[in-house]
Amino acid sequence: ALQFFMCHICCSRLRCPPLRLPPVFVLLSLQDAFEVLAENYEFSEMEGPCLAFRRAASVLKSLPSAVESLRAAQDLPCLGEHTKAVMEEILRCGRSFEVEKILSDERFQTLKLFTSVFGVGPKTAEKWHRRGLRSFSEVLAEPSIHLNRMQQSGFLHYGDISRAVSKAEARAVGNIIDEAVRAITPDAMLTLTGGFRRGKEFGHDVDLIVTAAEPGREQNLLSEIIDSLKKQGILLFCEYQASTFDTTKLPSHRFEAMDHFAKCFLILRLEGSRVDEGLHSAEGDSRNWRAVRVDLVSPPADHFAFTLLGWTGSRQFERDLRRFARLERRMLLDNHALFDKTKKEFLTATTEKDIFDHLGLEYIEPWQRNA
Ligand code: DCP
Ligand code: MG
Repeated sequence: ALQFFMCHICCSRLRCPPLRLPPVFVLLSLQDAFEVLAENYEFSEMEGPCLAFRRAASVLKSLPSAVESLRAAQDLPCLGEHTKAVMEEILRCGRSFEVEKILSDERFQTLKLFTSVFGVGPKTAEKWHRRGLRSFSEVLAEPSIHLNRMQQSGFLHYGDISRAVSKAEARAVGNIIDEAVRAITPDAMLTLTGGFRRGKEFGHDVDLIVTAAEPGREQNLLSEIIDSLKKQGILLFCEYQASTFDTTKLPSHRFEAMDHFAKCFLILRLEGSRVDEGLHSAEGDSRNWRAVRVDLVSPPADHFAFTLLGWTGSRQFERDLRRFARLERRMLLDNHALFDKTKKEFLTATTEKDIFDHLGLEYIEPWQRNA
């Protein structure tokens, strides 16, 4: 079996670099090996092989039990030559030299470290690495580096926001936003989405959709919620993006990672979540709050079902569903709408089930979308 470093505090796949904890050895699965390969290709901006390894990891995730023999691996769908070769090597020798080489590669380790900061993507990480920077302290001490507001907050709250958010914490965040929304208008509705809607116990953030029944009312909702959170003194960071949604620009033929609805990326102070600072904290004890990453999106009510389907994920599920719509049904699906290219018309939906019906698919429950 494969053996790699794993942080035993935060459960991240690789040792937790800023804490510099003594690494513990654990067994890593085929799936983890594929994730490492996918991430490495992502860092090199090679989308094709990156998606191939992501898909392969998803295929393994969907199986009722782990693949332990070459025979069991033979009939698996969606695996390319490279993926099969890695899988074979692991199943035969118990290790993959390619994966081990990546894991011990200094560039991979540094990009992994830098991209773990909120607001730092592969391009910025690569830029910092090319300038010879290898650690957070080197980045923070480099006078020529200008951190944007998001990155500054990312570093400031690094410890908290790199810790997993529990379901109970997600619920608590949902209640806070729900209360704020209710005080603004009884007409609005809040829906928990993302990984927690798929039944996950932990996530990296809390994803929520807020919408209003009255058309157009959703436009100011987010600003009003942000004001309310500010007044409560719990808004640690906010980046608001106004809506650029334009029905005349639909359908979008090129793939876009993000939709055009109004949204905000927040860091909230969640009271009552105990954090042990460890022996070296300034206070030397624990505090009774933690910072949590929260994403809010606010689509018009008649686009709610598409947004709900899109934000529920998983990313792989969304990718495959869109691909299915395009190739099997000649339809374009995104977070805004569903367009039938044969009939040259938009298909309306008030529920996710309506969308599955249009696609000629049986309804797939959120917990079955964890591909
Ligand atoms: N999403 C997407 N494409 C993106 C970003 C997001 O399709 N580029 C969708 C799918 C995700 C959902 O939005 O599942 C929420 O995004 P997250 O990054 O929060 O993903 P999860 O909630 O699934 O994961 P986690 O539990 O780590 O928060
Ligand atoms: Mg999420």
